[in-house]
Amino acid sequence: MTNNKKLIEWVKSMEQMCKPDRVHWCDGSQEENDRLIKICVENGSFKPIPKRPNSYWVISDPKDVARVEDRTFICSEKEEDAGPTNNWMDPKEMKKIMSGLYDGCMRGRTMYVIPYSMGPLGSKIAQIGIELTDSIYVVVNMRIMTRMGQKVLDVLGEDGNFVPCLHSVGAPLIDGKKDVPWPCNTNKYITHFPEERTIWSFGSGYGGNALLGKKCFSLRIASVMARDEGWLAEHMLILGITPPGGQKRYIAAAFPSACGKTNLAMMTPSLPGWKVECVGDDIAWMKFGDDGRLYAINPEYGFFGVAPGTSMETNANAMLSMTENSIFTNVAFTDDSDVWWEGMTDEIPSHLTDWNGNDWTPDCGRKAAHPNARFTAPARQCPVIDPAWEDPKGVPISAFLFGGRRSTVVPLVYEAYNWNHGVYMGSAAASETTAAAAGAVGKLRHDPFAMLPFCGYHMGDYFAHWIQIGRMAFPDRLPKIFYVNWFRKDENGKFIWPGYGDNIRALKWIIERVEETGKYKETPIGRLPTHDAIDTSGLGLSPEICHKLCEVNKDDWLKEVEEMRDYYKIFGVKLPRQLSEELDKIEERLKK
Ligand code: SAT
Ligand code: MN
Repeated sequence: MTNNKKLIEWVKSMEQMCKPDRVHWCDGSQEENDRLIKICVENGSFKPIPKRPNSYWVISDPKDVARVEDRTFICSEKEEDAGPTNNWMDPKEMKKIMSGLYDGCMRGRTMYVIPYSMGPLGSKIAQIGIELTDSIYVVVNMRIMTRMGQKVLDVLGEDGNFVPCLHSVGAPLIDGKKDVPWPCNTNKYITHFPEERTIWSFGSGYGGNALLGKKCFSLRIASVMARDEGWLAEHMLILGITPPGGQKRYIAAAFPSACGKTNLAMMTPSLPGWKVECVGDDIAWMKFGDDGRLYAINPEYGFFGVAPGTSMETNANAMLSMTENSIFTNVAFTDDSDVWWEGMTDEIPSHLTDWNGNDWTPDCGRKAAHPNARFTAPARQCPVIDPAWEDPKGVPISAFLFGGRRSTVVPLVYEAYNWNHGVYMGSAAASETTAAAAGAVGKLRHDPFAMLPFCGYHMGDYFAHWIQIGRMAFPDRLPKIFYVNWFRKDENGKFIWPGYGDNIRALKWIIERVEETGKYKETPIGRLPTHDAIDTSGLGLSPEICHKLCEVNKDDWLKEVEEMRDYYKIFGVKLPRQLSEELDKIEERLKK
């Protein structure tokens, strides 16, 4: 129930366009959730997982399995405001095309109205969105991923503001057409209107294409709001680290999709006495507090994590988060009624139903789970969820980390000399690609700030915004900035760093640097740990490997500099001069 005029009118006009048979306003109650799930179980699109109370197995259309970046558009008034890293179309033209597609697209279906809050209800950093969708899968996932329902309408009030988000799978039920388990359309559009702060999505039911509070709102639209209002909306996990007997610090870290953010966010540290607690695993919204420090909230309410590779060894806390009230998409189903995916157990089941619903045996030559298969689980179920994760004030950030998958060149960890150098490091982030987005796997792509597919405006202006943030506070109040790489390999393609819980060893040095005690050497690319500064006790790493992890190869790095200079060209005059100056300084130091 709401008396927000703008909302009522918007819903009415979208209803006139999409022509659903019914409109249902979601109250977010358990009873409503149970009723919706019952519909999906009865029509066969959800299968209960008896071993996990209130949890369901869902498989998608095999052609609707990941974000579709080539169908994602930033429809700013001016093309130059979308920049070289986004697809652009004129907003009027896009609205015309999509209005045609939306016309009658919900016939035979129900339009669900999902009021949701990104961030703790009523937090000054939080924002409200309203998603309209014809997918029950979206409703029940949004109930895990966001704070959703009547309580949001109560906070919105009569004249509160919200981001309108329209979503349709684009599969009307007309002329007696029978529904399918995963309706979608081959014609997909994920579109954003930054000036209007509106999202229109059509044709896909999967992840970030359809759960519009996540990448579409929390990153693409929120990054525009943050630019205009002097804050940060980032593709970052947030975690708290407490050293033995020491002071707790919070850090935020940006890595591209499927580079282990969820694993890092809730890791089990291998060093005795160290504690890691999770505030969020994907997105951070940050504003300056009265003390001049940056405070971060996790706008989300759940995890939408990659399942394959997740196990009690690699991420026990994720495994323990999904024991109930969870949804599993595109994983495999076992003969004894549980879910399974590659890497979950050492022992491989002798028979499964795979993510296409087909019989699967270990020798069949196919993966049982799709590489981008996901679990949706409530964040509160995480055993190491931070006590402050719902604090409306947010948590104060002491360090930013950037990184990606780099099998060569980039050392385990290094520190920026100052804020602008750190912004340079964020802009230089690059990674070998994964399955989180449709496209080739394993190629190096630049992914500045891990925001490449998520920045809602010109990336050059985004860099300038980061430089500007550095001017908004005293330097000693700003987080220190680091670059990390857990993915270094040897000549035989074997990882040389153990990763996972052992990443605490790099985090330990980072905390020591925050406290100005960590030992470092100055190198052309930044401050690197001295040979004895990383605690590698008990790892049994050879001295050569330790050396390799913390080396700066001048020839390799001169090539990186050349490559960066080349990459920077795409930003044209929008590239802040501070960043080309940082690049010059690195080159000078390398040539010294
Ligand atoms: O599909 S999502 O965008 O939600 C997941 C990801 O790519 O990180
Ligand atoms: Mn992500």
